[in-house]
This record gives sequence, structure tokens and C-alpha cells, in this order.
Amino acid sequence: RPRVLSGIQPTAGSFHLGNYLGAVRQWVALQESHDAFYMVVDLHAITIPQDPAELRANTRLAAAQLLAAGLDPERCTLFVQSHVPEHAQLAWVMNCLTGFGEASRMTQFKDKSAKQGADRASVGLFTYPVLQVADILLYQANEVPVGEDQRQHIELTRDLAERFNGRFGDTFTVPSAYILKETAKIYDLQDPSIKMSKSASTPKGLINLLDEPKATAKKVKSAVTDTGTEIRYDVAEKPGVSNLLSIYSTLTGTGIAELEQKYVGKGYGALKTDLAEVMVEFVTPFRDRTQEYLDDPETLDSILAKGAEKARAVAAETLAQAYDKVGFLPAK
Ligand code: AQP
Repeated sequence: RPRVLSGIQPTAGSFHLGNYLGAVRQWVALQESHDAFYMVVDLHAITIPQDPAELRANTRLAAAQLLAAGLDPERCTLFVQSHVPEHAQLAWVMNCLTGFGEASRMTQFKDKSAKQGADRASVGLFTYPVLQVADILLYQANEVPVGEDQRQHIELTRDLAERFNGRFGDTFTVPSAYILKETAKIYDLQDPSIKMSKSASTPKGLINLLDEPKATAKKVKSAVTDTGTEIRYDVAEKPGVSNLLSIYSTLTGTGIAELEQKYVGKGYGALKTDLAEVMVEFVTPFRDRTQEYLDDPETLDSILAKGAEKARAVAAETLAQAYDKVGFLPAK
């Protein structure tokens, strides 16, 4: 079976709709056809200051949400990044292969460091994409299911895998991004020109899956739509309506064309009312399941411990090969 790997940060507490539709939903599907490794990336989280108690709680919360979304520990390997020290160990080697200019061109770093203020941004934030390279290469992943915002980091991963292989001999699988067109980028409900994101979106434009379902319904109903009245998928002319159609289509499995047909002659209000209902039907059981996992932290921790053990077996083997290729003297 081909292998996939991906990760999600435990920073915001609740996952948002963009995280779910852009990434987690694909993770759930891919566990059926792939040898799948998924992790909560706490090492990435500390690139921005975190409160220790909150980070710990949010790490469990992220794992609980992944299980609630449908990850099955019998079908995939679910673990916490810091439980597998090989990530940090391989990242060092990859840091030493990455050009300073190359890392400086990462647009996520530019955006996030601009938000923090250049002097406040940590060196960790700067090398975050290189840690991500190590995350992926350790598992010899063939594909990496992510949202569009991660494409540049996957390109960097490919470049560094090829560079390492070229310099030291074949070691790493060169991975591809797995990005579904329809959900590659979910947009802010109040400003459909920016991606839905925990840091950039307005509170009204961001759907947190763990919010009160009623509040979520309200946000959908007050989503910004476009001029005109026609319900048509047209990203350039109707970005707001198109975003709602993408969300609706993915959550219900109804094709966009079918939805356009359904709403011929009806106004934006009808679309939003229906989508609000769809959303409530989705988030209500999701919240309940998340709570069930949180109520049983022993089971949750034992799932994560087993996952870490499985992940380490793979990661340790790759790291040993990489260290050997680089010329590190084996420890006796
Ligand atoms: N709006 C989005 N549309 C599609 N996919 C998205 N992803 C994030 N936003 C969207 C995808 O979610 C996965 C997990 O991302 P992350 O761990 O980087 O989560 P995050 O940093 O919490 O996401 P944000 O909200 O985008 O954070 P900030 O505001 O810090 O930049 C990834 O696969 C990502 O592509």
C-alpha cells in the first residue's frame, strides 16, 4: 500500500472548517487505501509561544477531534509528534541542507513573521518548513494530504529529498502533495478573498467545529454573498456563493451542478438556510464524539502511545539510514 503522512497543529483548540474539509476529511478517506500516518504536530505549535497547560490540553483535544472525525487507530497510525524524537533529529540534518535564501522564500513564514513582528518571530518559525520536510521524509510518504496553503512546503520537501538522494545516494521517497481541487482552499465566510484561518479570519467568518451549533448556523446565515441573485459556481464573479457551494457539496456529497439546479429561481437566503442545517447536522455529532474521547483520557493516551510506538519503528529505521549516509559514526 502506498503511504501517506500528514499533521495538524494543536494550537487553536477547535479545528475549523478549512482544516476539516481541506485536510482531515481526506485523511479519513485515505486510511482505507493507504498505509496512513497522522500526527498532532506539537513541535510545530511551539514555533509561536504557547501556554504549557493549554498546549497539553489542546494536544489531547486535537487527537480527540481526529478520532471524532473518523480516524480509526486500527486503520491508521495516530500519534503525537514530540513522542517520536526522530522528527527533531532528522530536522537538524535537513536544516543543514537547506539554503538560507530558500527558507526565506517560504510565504507562510513571511506572513506569520510579519504578523508577529520580524524581531519577535522565532528561529523555530523560520525553520518550521524544514521540520515539516523531516516529518514527511521519515515515513517515506508517497503522498501528503494537505490544503493549498501547504503546497510550497511540499515542493521544498521534494527538493530536499532529491538533494539528499543526489548527494548521499537513494534514501528518501520523493513525495507528492495530495490536494483536492474542490476543497483545496476554504474561504472566510465574511471575506471570501482570504482563506478561512484561525489567525486571519474574522470571528464571524471562521467556523470552529466545536462552537455551539446554533452559533455556527448563525454564521452561515450571515455569510457574505455576492451581488446579483443567481446561485452559480463562479469563483471569479461569485466567490462568496462559490465557497458556500463547495462546502455544501462536500459535506453532503451532492455535485455542484446538482446544487445549482436545485436553487434555480431561489435566492441566497434559501441556500444559506439549507447549508446552516447541513452544518448543524455535521457539527452536532462531531462535538459529542469529541467529548466522549475527552471524557476518557486513559483510552486516548493509550491510542497515542500505541501510535507513537508504531511510528517510531518506521522513523527510527529511516533516521538510522540517513545518519549513516551522512557519515555519522554509529554509537556502539
Ligand atoms: N482554509 C483552508 N482551506 C483548506 N485547507 C486548510 N487548512 C488550513 N486552512 C485551510 C489545512 O488544514 C491542515 C492543518 O493545518 P495547520 O495545522 O497548519 O492548521 P492551522 O495552522 O491551525 O491552520 P490555519 O488556520 O491556516 O492557521 P494559521 O492561521 O496559523 O495559518 C493543513 O493541511 C492546511 O493546509
